[in-house]
Amino acid sequence: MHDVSQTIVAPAAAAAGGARAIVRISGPRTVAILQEIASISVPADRRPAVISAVIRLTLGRTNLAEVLPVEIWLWPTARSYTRQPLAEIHLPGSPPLVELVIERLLAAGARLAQPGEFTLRAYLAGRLDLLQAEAVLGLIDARDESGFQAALAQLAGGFSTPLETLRGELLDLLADLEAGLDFVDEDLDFVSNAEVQRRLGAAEMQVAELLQRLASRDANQSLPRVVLLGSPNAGKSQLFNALVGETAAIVSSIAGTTRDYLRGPCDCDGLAVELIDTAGIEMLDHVEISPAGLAQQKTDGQRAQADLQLWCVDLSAKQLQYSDHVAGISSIPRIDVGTKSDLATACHTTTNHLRTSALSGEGLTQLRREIASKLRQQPGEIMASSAARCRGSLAATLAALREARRRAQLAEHDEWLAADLRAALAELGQVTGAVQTNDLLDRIFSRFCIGK
Ligand SMILES: Nc1nc2c(ncn2[C@@H]2O[C@H](COP(=O)(O)OP(=O)(O)OP(=O)(O)O)[C@@H](O)[C@H]2O)c(=O)[nH]1
Ligand SMILES: [Mg+2]
Repeated sequence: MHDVSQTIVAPAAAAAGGARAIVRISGPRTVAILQEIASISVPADRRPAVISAVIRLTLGRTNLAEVLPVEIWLWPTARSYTRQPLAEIHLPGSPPLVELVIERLLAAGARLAQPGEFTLRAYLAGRLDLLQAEAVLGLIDARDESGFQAALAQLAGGFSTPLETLRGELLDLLADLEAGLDFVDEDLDFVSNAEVQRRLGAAEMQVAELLQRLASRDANQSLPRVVLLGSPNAGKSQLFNALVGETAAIVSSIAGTTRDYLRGPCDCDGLAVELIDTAGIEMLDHVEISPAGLAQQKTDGQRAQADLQLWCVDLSAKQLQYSDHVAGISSIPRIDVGTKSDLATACHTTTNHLRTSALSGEGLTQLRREIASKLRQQPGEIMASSAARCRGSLAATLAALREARRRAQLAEHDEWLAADLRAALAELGQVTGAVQTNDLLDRIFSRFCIGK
């Protein structure tokens, strides 16, 4: 995936629904490939330009050639997002048309992009640091306004610029110290001890402030919401209590016990989530303003806001219930959970549900693991985990800077001080993406949507 010599293509905007679709192409052969499918010429000054063009498409088996008017936004040189020639073909938002255009580009020598590959190229070209790349991911994933603003600020260098400035200042200080070390016999000081202490103190303050900002950003991010759903009496509340570890929810054999939803913290394989117990889903005869009707509305609300749905099917039930038939409708990730496995009847033994029993504890560990793994496949978690990594590196930077300043106060040898500074810079490098391992890169970039 790190091979940047091929020219890649992918739909960049959701083709369905939108009035306009965008197909993005990037790589050394971008212009040549475009010229094969449309008659375009690159502006003489080789500046980015918007070009009106027509693409010839062959429709169906009739070999009927159709012309499709498009706009091509062309960055013919390395002055682009990916630092390679890049183009966006803007066309009417019709999925079949998008497919036809991509087919033509593939036939002309492009290959389909992997998820995140455009952004990976931008990152590899030094166009983005890791924090900014994550911000792109955050924009794709931003659920609410505040998340969107945070991602946007990050992309605009909200974190990167101060980090870069700080790195520059520390490098300057290190250079001054090392220059002094070279002339140690002449007892020549390039920078006074008071000056060193002042500059280290200033750097400390900046790192502490960044740590603070990272923490407040974290606080904005709520825990992933895992919602228990299913028929009345399916055993949701019992399971809720077992997973949360207290008897917070009322459990009873009377169907329709839970009315209001209940929330509780739950640890799933090291991942903190918010577990939500809801009223069982019923098919009511008429929309009524009754506790039962209102309970259904609340369940609907929780279901829609879930990051992950746990659809509970009572394995002891004699037949499938209404809610078991509607379980597959939502596009939100879900886990099918079989409850009361200790009472399981033959009717359900063939289903693919994760068998659990809140009573015997069967399957609960596996369920926690499954919840964590499903959530970890979602982008928000990557944001959180890399924020945690950044926090760790920033804290280590701060510690190294404090140690350096302590040495300066004690007027210890500059050699030690320089070593601390180098350690601080290495930690800072982890944050800005100057030092990154390949598997980490793959992990982050494979979470992007294709075309980003
Ligand atoms: N044997 C056995 N019984 C269970 C288990 N889980 C729940 N039950 C019983 O099933 C009945 C319903 O459990 P609840 O947890 O209240 O069911 P619910 O899905 O919350 O029901 P509503 O709130 O009405 O939607 C109770 O009598 C529980 O004791 C289990 O794992 N094994
Ligand atoms: Mg209940």
